[in-house]
Amino acid sequence: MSQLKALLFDVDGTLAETEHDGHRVAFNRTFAEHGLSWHWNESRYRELLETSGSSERIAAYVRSDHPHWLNQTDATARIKQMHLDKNRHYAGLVVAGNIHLRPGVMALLRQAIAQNLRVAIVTTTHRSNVDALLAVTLDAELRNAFQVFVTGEDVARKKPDPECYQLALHALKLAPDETLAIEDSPNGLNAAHGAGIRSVIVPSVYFRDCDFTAADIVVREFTDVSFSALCQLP
Ligand code: XBP
Ligand code: MG
Repeated sequence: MSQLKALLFDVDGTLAETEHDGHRVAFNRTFAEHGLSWHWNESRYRELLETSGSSERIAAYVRSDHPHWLNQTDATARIKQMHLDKNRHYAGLVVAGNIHLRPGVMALLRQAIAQNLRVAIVTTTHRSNVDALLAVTLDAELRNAFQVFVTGEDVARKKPDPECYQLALHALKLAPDETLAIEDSPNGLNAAHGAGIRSVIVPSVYFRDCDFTAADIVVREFTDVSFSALCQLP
């Protein structure tokens, strides 16, 4: 196995509990703003998280729960607008201080940088959501340490498709076994493994009951694993 050269960080659920503390709340604010009676409670949102990407998630929900709503001619445009509005509400929640890094994320980043590991962001959320979160939770030095950002706009197919990880490997000019993905979800695990990349899973709240036996290591929080243990994964 080659020497580890880069850590590839997912964002939603991994750096922070963004789905729980941010996106779900923002979706519900958006639905109310659009005059819709739709409301995603925790258990419904858990099911809907199987679809990555907000426009795709809203469309999947409407197909299942309100199929007639799709008959209107501007249904696609309305979903697109809801996605933009959801991201505006999400950014508001971030700026208001509702979303915090998960314990141990900052320490792991600092150790990686001190050991000359490269760090990248590999997410299927939009770049604006990543920028909003990093601006509030990291100082400029740590933000600038990320050499590569692959976000939802960069891919044709979102997680669990491996495309985002393949793009990151290409941008970093690294082989899969020189990198380690850090993820929180089954879709993230499958995306990383589809690209041949090993994975550390730190399940986020919605995915604590999932089967992650295919992962290389699973820990409850970042504080439960040492940096040297991550570097020495077989
Ligand atoms: C992230 C997502 C995203 C977020 C919202 O998945 O599925 O859809 O819920 O992002 P992962 P957008 O953590 O596996 O990358 O609103 O930008 O779509
Ligand atoms: Mg995630």
